[in-house]
Amino acid sequence: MKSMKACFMGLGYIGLPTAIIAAKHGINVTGVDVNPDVVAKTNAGQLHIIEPGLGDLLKEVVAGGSLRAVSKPEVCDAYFMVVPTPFKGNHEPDTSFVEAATRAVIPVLKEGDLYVIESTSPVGTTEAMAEIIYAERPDLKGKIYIAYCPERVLPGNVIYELVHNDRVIGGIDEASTKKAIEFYSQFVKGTLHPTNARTAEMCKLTENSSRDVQIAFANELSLICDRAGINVWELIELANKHPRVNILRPGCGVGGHCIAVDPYFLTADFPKESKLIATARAINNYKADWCAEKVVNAMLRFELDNHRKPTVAMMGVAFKPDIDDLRESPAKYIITKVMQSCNNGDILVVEPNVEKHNVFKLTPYEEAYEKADIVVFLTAHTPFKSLPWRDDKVILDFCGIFKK
Ligand code: SAJ
Repeated sequence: MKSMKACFMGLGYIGLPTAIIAAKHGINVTGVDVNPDVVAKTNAGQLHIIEPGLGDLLKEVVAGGSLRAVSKPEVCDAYFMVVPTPFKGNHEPDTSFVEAATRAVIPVLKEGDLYVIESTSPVGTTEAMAEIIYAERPDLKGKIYIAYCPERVLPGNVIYELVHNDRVIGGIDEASTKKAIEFYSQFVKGTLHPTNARTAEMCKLTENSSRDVQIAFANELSLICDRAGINVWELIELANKHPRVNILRPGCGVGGHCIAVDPYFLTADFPKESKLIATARAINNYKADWCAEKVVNAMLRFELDNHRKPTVAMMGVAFKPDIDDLRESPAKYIITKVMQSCNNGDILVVEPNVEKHNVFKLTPYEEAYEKADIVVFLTAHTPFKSLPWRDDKVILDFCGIFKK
């Protein structure tokens, strides 16, 4: 299989790293993206996403000729759909990018090819795409291999996890599962678990919904503890001393493109059966509004007590600790909401992992901490943990910096 040609449809946060790792393992890779800037940058060996260590690998595979970016798919032996699956206004999954990518490869598909969807998808998507392929190309029925294999990598640790994580691979038939396993075994050291396409699709949704539900439990505890006058961080630490309890961390909400999105793929298709999953989503969304309200109330109280408006430091904009990814960040949502409610008062926005932001003027974290009357910790970035506790400030610690 070493000389095979693989085509990755979508050079984003998952498609590009996977294409690079495949190319690094001797596969001849064509990367396709509809954005001409992404194509140009990739061919120039410039990484357009942020992922530690990946820039050097990209340069290496582009210079070695094993990865090339183009804007339209070319004839290959295997095709991978790695495009976004967002949700529509009513939280219904939007698979139009998967369908568009699929339709784009249909003309170049030939007998013996492998077609795989990696994008997080509602149950039944792989079968639906197979229908679309066969409707356009009845000559290929039973002659190509079609499978679903979800990505599971954690942003920030992608190079390691792409190779070492186990993967779940589900074909529309056994031959497809086997063919897809053969492909991934070229660069995956983790175990490749065979199943069918529907189970593999459901498995991805289950993993991220499970995490969302667990975070919602932690967030719910934080709300209860706030009312009960109990330190939630101490409480969770103590409860986790039980050998069969492992509670996650509360925060200012759940962000990113995965955990806060994928559960809706289940609630949209199985509304009656997914009450817990839907409630978890609602709790995690509510937590961000609750945090914003807490900040606004603290500002009003400060003004009443001190007869002047407070300076407020909003610490962290990224959607999780120690990354510079601000997409779908609850911290960003809270900062915007607070700014709107206080008519853009004296708010210092801090994000140590980003140099410049097009909306927020960023302040270095030590300076903001020093100047602020009210300090709001939104994202648990490591540098914040070395700041000293200050009794002279109002500190709203939503992410457990001080655990006080
Ligand atoms: N969060 C908490 N408390 C916690 C853990 C996380 O509030 O205890 C928050 C984070 O701050 C963040 C959000 O949840 O806002 C999501 O962060 P995350 O680290 O849980 O997950 P992602 O979105 O970076 O990556 C997840 C991973 N899935 C699981 O852990 C089950 C990753 O393996 C998937 O590949 C990825 O989603 C994806 O692409 O689906």
